[in-house]
Amino acid sequence: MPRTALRICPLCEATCGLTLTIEGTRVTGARGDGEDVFSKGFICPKGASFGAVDGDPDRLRVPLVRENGRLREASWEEAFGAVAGGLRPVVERYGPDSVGLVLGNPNVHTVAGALYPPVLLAALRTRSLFTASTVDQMPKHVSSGLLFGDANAIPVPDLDHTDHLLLIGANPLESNGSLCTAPDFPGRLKALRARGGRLTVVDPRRTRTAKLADRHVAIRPGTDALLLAAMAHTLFEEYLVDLDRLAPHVQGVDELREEMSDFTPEAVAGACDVGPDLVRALARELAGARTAAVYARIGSCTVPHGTLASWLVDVLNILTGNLDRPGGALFPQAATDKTPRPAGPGHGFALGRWHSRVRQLPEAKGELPLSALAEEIDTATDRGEPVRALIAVAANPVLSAPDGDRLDRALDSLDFMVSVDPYLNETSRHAHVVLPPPPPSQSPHHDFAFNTLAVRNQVRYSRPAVPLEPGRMAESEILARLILAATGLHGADPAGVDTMVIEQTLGKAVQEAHSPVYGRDPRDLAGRLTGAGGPERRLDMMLRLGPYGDGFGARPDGLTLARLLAHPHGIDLGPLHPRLPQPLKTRSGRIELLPDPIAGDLPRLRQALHDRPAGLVLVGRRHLRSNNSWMHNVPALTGGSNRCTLHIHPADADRLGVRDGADVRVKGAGGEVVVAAEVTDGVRPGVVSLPHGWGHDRPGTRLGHAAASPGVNVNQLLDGSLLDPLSGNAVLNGVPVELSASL
Ligand SMILES: Nc1nc2c(c(=O)[nH]1)N[C@H]1C(S)=C(S)[C@@H](COP(=O)(O)OP(=O)(O)OC[C@H]3O[C@@H](n4cnc5c(=O)[nH]c(N)nc54)[C@H](O)[C@@H]3O)O[C@H]1N2
Ligand SMILES: Nc1nc2c(c(=O)[nH]1)N[C@H]1C(S)=C(S)[C@@H](COP(=O)(O)OP(=O)(O)OC[C@H]3O[C@@H](n4cnc5c(=O)[nH]c(N)nc54)[C@H](O)[C@@H]3O)O[C@H]1N2
Ligand code: SF4
Ligand SMILES: [Mo]
Repeated sequence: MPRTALRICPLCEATCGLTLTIEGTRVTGARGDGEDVFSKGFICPKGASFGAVDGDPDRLRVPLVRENGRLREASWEEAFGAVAGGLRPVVERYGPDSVGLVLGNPNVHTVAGALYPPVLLAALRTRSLFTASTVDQMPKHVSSGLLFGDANAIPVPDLDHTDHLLLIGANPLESNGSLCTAPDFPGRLKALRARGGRLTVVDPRRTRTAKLADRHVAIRPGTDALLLAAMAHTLFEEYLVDLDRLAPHVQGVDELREEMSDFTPEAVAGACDVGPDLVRALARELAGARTAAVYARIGSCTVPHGTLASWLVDVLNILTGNLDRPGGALFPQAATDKTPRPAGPGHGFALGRWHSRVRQLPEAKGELPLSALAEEIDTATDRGEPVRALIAVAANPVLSAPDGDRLDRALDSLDFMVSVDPYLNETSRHAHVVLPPPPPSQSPHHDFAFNTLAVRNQVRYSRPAVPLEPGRMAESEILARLILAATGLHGADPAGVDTMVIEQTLGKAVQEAHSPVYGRDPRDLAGRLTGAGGPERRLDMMLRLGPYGDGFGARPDGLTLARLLAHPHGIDLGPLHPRLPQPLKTRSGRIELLPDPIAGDLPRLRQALHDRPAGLVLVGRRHLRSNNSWMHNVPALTGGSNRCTLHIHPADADRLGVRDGADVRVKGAGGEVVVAAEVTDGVRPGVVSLPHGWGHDRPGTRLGHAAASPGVNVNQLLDGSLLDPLSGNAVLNGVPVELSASL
């Protein structure tokens, strides 16, 4: 008899609640959970294919270990023995930084990925940390770090209440939203329009989101920081700046006005290809709306001025008084956030505390640019040891980072590599050991990261919908054992990792005067934790210490894991509400509107006023039925319009003799690819678009379906040299390319 089970969807940031149909141990269906407190029944085609994603026959079931150059199936014991034997000698001989850690995007979609990589990093004591953040949102972290003193304090547009949304470089109708967790983002945008609100979309492509908008501004790629600076200029020039209740919490307004003086609408018009009247209109509409929010994503981050653009987004929210007010952009408060400390000055945010070995690139948020991974492995310098061993957890940088061919060779040269990954793919094929996590149906789920970015405060938890298959190991246990193997404790009880974290966390909490457990006995508190295992006990601890928690009895009606388990569709914690000044952790205790590193980067933006690309520039795109590099192996999610083609405007196609459907050769600084053209006026003239995550034609992978229509790796066009200097984020959009008809 089929049964049903609830499961939060892990396939994108929208975190929809699903009702799975399960026959035996197989997921045979998925529909939206109408009673989910947040998603209320919404589901997209990816969620509906949960069963196919979960049951993909190419998923690895048992560990692989390399022997005589070939990967063969092995027991878990053998696999962890090989990890310990491979990593320890490298650490002991060359020191901690010779072990690199690469963390990919799916870590923010798993319980294990939230709870164990920080412990692994601390235990390894390596500075060689590379994550998907530096091909994604690192500019936003840096801008938040500088403005608010906390890299994770990211304001989220109040989608359900705003009167005006200026949406930049994002396409939530395909991506379902990012750094703004909102199940049914499309429905929420339609509701915004239906209640008389205004939607403006800035995107070089006429996307599905742009088609929904009142106004679509087809900006030239890479120039959003200029447009936003000119909008800030206009607000000052026309006396439209109104900080309202933010005023006591903000410093640097006069200095900012001064810095914006060169960025007149006339000065930016040529570079942005947006007329001065339109720039002024955008600023006036923003200031004139009862409430408004500026929201920007990938297209604003993965560009040469990513940090400045991210900063200007919040500058505009601040100058119009829309930060931290309902209908504007607010700071969510998640159930597993740390106990809020009293408002007041903090430690601030530092950049460049150390540098990469080869190019001397500054760290940001403790990370080095993913674009520098290949050189940190393959280039010797007299400034220390190269990376000789690598731990990759849920990461496929051969496809997601610049110059995959070079990285491919670099990975091949490592002394040792271990991948925690369900697939044998372009990256994990280089590993000496592959440790496969179970599929999502056999894993628990809680959105540690996305609840801190959600448009409504709420909390939900799913236990595994299907018991672990015999021979499977939970990803939390895989990562706990990996921590032990990497630190010379191979063979110790993995539960000890959770016990240690719990002891440390509670030990600290009882010493904090603002904590609900101040002065209590940490051992007594640990004894009160409930849960079926280490990860659940840690979740219970975080919930109980958190802003809505029971404080281990201090607030008897507060949250605990037990209470959450009694609410399988989740618990609603209310709309976002103003929180300032509490979230501020700057040294001044205020919002620092013009931080030094930003002021230091503005001359580079001034230079860009004069830039005009000589030829075509490349941008990316996402398809609703895709997810980065790892969902092309599911037949139900491929085909139709989800294809790796080069979108090109008819005028450019005509000029270059490119025919619809014919192959074109695309050349960039890092290499070239040959791909079919799709002539469409969905991209603006001067711009071509290729999706990322394709290029499944390398040998030694096990991706049967994806390999049949592999597509090309757009990131081969990049050589990794183009970065946003403050964040180290890769420039993936607005990249110069040359085109020729392929013969
Ligand atoms: N040109 C271009 N490049 C881009 C982008 C772009 O827009 N344009 N986007 C960038 C962005 S935003 C991102 S986030 C990165 C993503 O870059 P990555 O994180 O490197 O790539 P993903 O394809 O998300 O998945 C990484 C790996 O996770 C594995 N995986 C899936 N589920 C699980 C799981 O439950 N556990 C574990 N351990 N592994 C799992 C997959 O098999 C895959 O190998 O790509 C970036 N690259
Ligand atoms: N279906 C699907 N959903 C996903 C993913 C996926 O791969 N597929 N990936 C997930 C991940 S990891 C992330 S980070 C999010 C990303 O979420 P989004 O940021 O919404 O992602 P995109 O759909 O790539 O939208 C970026 C838009 O920026 C535009 N753009 C490019 N360059 C510029 C520019 O210089 N200026 C401006 N203004 N616009 C520009 C592009 O044309 C594109 O339409 O999506 C997540 N959701
Ligand atoms: S929108 Fe995202 S979270 Fe919701 S069903 Fe689709 S893939 Fe899953
Ligand atoms: Mo991402």
